[in-house]
Amino acid sequence: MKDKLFDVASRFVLEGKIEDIKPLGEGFINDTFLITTEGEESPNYILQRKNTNIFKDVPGMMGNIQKVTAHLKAKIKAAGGDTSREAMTINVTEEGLPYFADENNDYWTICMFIKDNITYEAADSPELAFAGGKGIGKFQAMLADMKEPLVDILPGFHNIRFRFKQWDEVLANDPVGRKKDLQKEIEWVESRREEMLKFWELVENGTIPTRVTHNDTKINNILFDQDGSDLCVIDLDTVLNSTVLNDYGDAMRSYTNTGLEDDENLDNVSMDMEIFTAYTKGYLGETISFLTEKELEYLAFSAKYITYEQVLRFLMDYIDGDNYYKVKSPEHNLVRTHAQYKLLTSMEEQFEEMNKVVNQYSKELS
Ligand code: GN1
Ligand code: MG
Repeated sequence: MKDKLFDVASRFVLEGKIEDIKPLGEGFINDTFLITTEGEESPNYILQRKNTNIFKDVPGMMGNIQKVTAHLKAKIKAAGGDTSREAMTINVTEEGLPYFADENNDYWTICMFIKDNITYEAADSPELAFAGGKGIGKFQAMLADMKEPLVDILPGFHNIRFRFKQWDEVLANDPVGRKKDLQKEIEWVESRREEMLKFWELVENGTIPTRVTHNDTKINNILFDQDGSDLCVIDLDTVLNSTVLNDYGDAMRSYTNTGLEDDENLDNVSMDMEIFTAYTKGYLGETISFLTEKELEYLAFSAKYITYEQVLRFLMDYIDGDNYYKVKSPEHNLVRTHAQYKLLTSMEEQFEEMNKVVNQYSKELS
């Protein structure tokens, strides 16, 4: 494996002599490695083997990421920021391509490792949540005037109508016979089908606008700086044209959870209102100038929407025999389903309060 990794890395134009390449983190989708180089001066890099089961068009995806990072860097430069730390830098091969496709049709990519960053798996303080909200808010604000369309490399990604299509097929096939023990869980999904479709209709008919969005804003997809401020939004694989509500909603699903995404102890799981408030304040401070009334009206709802979607996706993958998410045990996707459902019900209980917070900051900050 090491030889393979060194061979792949050698196809890219990198500074410095490679010292080592080691696995990094525990992504659910891609395989990620850290490339260290000799000496202090040359940078380190992140190498990834993209999951082509999910990303069927890696050239399209990397083209999107190049467009988005170029737009971000121009904005950061104009504002006098540090373009090498505040946006991702994509490295190219000797041929100038942002990916290398090997003989097995595996797709590899490299980006610069951003020095002295801090990442978190949980938002353990309101200050951190505020910084995270600011980070995603700034990201969206910088991309708000990007007119060039992105390639839709993940059709239907946060589109619940599309998810129901997949869901209905998987349930009809029941390929590993798991459906019979899941009446209760299936009902969790079915009982909210209409409510979720009604919201998505507003995106489909343009009542809620489509913009450049990240679509995977959980807390470990943003880097923080040494002083606790937001530094750089990473994992741009899912940048798409969709609604900004996906990003706010997914962040709320991740930041406000008092437990783990796959917590076995459901007593640990609930929505933390203090974290919700801090993130919302940070986020609206950066976005209030361009968000429409309809977007604001559905902001709190989007937290429920994305959490619901995640319940559906984890349960659907479990019924399908675990083909999408990496799992650590046979029941992992079911454990995830239960934990996300607990979070959803906690949001439902606090929904009125969530709306009040959004309304309060919408007024205060505009
Ligand atoms: C995946 O790649 P990662 O781990 O950041 C997934 C998200 C899910 C998330 C659940 C392309 O994100 O949509 O919300 O897991 N990404 C893709 O934690 O499906
Ligand atoms: Mg990630």
